[in-house]
Amino acid sequence: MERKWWKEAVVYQIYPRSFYDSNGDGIGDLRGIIQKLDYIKDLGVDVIWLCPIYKSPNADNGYDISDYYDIMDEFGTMEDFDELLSEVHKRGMKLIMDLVINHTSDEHPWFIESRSSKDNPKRDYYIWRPPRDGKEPNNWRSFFHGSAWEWDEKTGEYYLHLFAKKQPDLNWKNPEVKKEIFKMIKWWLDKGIDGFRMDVINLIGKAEGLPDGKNKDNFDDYVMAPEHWANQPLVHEVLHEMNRQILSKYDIMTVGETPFVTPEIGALYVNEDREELNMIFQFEHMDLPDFKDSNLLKFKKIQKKWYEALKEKGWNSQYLNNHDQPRQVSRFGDDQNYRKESAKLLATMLLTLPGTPYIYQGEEIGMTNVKFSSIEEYNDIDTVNYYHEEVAKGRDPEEVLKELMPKSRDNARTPVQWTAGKNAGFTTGTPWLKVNPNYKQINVEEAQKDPDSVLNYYKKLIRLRKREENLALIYGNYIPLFEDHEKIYSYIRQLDNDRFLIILNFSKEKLNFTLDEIPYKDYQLLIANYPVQDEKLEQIKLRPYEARIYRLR
Ligand code: TEU
Ligand code: CA
Repeated sequence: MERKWWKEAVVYQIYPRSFYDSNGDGIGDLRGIIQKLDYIKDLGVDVIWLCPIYKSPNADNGYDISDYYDIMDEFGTMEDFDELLSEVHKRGMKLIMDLVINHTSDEHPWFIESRSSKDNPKRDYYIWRPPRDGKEPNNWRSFFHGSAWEWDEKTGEYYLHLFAKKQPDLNWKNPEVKKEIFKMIKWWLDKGIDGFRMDVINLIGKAEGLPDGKNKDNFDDYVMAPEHWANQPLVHEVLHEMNRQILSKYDIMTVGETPFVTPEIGALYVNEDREELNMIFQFEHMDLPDFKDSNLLKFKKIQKKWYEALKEKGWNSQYLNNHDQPRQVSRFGDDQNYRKESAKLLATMLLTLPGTPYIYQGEEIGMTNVKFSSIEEYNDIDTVNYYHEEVAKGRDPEEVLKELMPKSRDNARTPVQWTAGKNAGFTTGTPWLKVNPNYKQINVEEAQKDPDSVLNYYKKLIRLRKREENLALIYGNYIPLFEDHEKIYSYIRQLDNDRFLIILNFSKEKLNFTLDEIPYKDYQLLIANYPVQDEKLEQIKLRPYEARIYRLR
């Protein structure tokens, strides 16, 4: 595969609201990020992905944009942004922005015009339909629960919103919409940013006639209908055009967020010959609640399928959590007795599987899920809507709270734990979302002092991955071993004569590892998450959540 900086990069995702507050209003901001750039650089990161910072009424924390050309008041000004970008570049890093173009805020001037009358020139910027039998135009359910249609009294029609009702979907069939959005994309690239993470980009096309969804699963009246709103031909048309007209003219990277893709569909987005995107985030492993037993087997199968489907055609990406998902150490590791060990194990895997790795803020110190004691402490619209919907059905509120606790998106959104001081050093004011009470033990300051910390392990691992002699960890083939083992995940990355062996014990048990499938003359232990006295590869007694990387000769 052709060498590219974005294939060799390690990406660090920032959720600005929760990263670092520079002015004591309890909300993270751009100047806060500037103050922490040396920390990010020191981690060894190459690229920062910034979640949305555009002007927004914050119905969905910035994923509802009311002005694409301005910065959210709470985050700062365009001057702050320009300074951030230049400070990132000064440190030899790159910055990519979130691009949210499936929908806008209902407070975007386009939508305000669109809803003002049926013959407004912007009416067709969004998707409006008259009622069907006095009800919604179809049975689509929104991601944030309830119907995907909102009734508009004034003009007597419904508008479509796949997410919150304050996030109306743009009508990508309208050439004017495309023209406006393309103009905006170019404007940001001309500013010098280094690429985009494209929010639910594979949902921008909707099936002709907006037919009813077929899924008759656990939902009552409305159903998720990805067969009609995901991966439609229009998505590929738009992306190809965007790529040819704009993206290909800049030295940038693109990663599409694409729920509901199979490896076959995924390959269509990233196949280099098709000129659409560099990478996508697929969601198959996000259906797994943990990596226990058969779920680890499922995860291995997902990795293998994606590797095979993209091999030699396009590039992959790797992530285990983000701002929409629980913390990876709580979900896939053990955040109680083996928090450090399992956080390091997950890092070892993330940074050695085929594809560009994405680290989510706080992951590098092993931050965990949070347990809030009442729904009032939650902020996430998905969590809050779900709670009220279930309670309205007559379910026991306590039970609903218990169910959403391990899943809530707020698990990932509690403020970054910088110190053991007040509010974990995130703010001098009152944080917009409560700090996880475990900040006294888990925080950056503590991790920097402890040579054995998760943070220091990430640093070592990233540096290891970056060494030219270890290029096989990036471009090497992926050769899975022990494919049916329910507790050990092991694979080789091989490029020409360079081979790396990765061994991961995904259990609390002590396990024996013997390698007889693969011939080798010699070997060298490169990194491990436990002290290793006996480096011998012939017969390893793996400790709980033990992880090792060997170079084989
Ligand atoms: O997420 C879209 C998505 O498919 C999911 O992760 C979804 O948010 C989740 O299943 C619902 O809980 C993107 C953004 O990452 C997310 O933060 C936004 O809320 C959403 O799009 C709408 O812009
Ligand atoms: Ca602030």
